Amino acid sequence: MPAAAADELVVAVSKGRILKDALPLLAATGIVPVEDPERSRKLILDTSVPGIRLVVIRATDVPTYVEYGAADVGIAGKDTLLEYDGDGYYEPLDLGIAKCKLVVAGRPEAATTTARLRVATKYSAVARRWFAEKGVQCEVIKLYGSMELAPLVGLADLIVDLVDTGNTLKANGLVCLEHICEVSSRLIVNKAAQKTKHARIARLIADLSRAIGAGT
Ligand code: PRT
Ligand code: MG
Repeated sequence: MPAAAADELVVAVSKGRILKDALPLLAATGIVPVEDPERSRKLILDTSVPGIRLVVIRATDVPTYVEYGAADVGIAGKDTLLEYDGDGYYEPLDLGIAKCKLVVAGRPEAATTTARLRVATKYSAVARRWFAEKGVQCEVIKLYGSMELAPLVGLADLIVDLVDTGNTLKANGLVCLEHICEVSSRLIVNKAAQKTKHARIARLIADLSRAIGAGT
């Protein structure tokens, strides 16, 4: 994708649940995609605002698009940002959407401090940092989904995963053992765009802040 033109704003949004929560917030600022992003096969969507376009991509790709300037701004979960290896963006606004928690979970009797723990997770960097800070040695096993299965089949002692209602853990006989952090989606901004498109981005941040304040 060519870098966004100077008078345009490209907004990258994770598909799935973040998109579902982000669309009403964007709509409250007057930005509405002209086609339904859940249904359209188009990867770049025009919106009701001339010059503002949406790209709907995988959650883990949002910080990459924004860091490299393929998108000027993005909406991504704090979990994804904590795991992302890079800091080539600003994070000016907590949008307060798609809230959940990052936790260490396992069987109720699982220990969290013994040596040589095996931890299965999609969040390997977060898990390594968490256990290193506690001084606990562990082996991190990278998974791409269904982390809850790992302790049930003996792949790992613990998992690091997102929890919302806790129903998924409960249904699998697992419990939350340690709370790592609260998660919500954040607006992130490309560092160069913050300067070259200052007015447009400042307006978007102000509009989104108002929409959040209004409880949209
Ligand atoms: O498909 P792809 O791999 O690209 O991404 P994805 O499937 O992870 O995307 P999606 O649509 O699930 O959105 C992920 C983002 O939504 C995360 O990065 C978070 O920022 C945010 N989010 C908020 C959540 C949840 N809440 C959540 N509950 N992401 C995942 N979950 C999972 C959780 O891991 C558990 O397995 O939902 C399951 C149900 O949770 P309970 O506790 O309500 O049962
Ligand atoms: Mg998915």
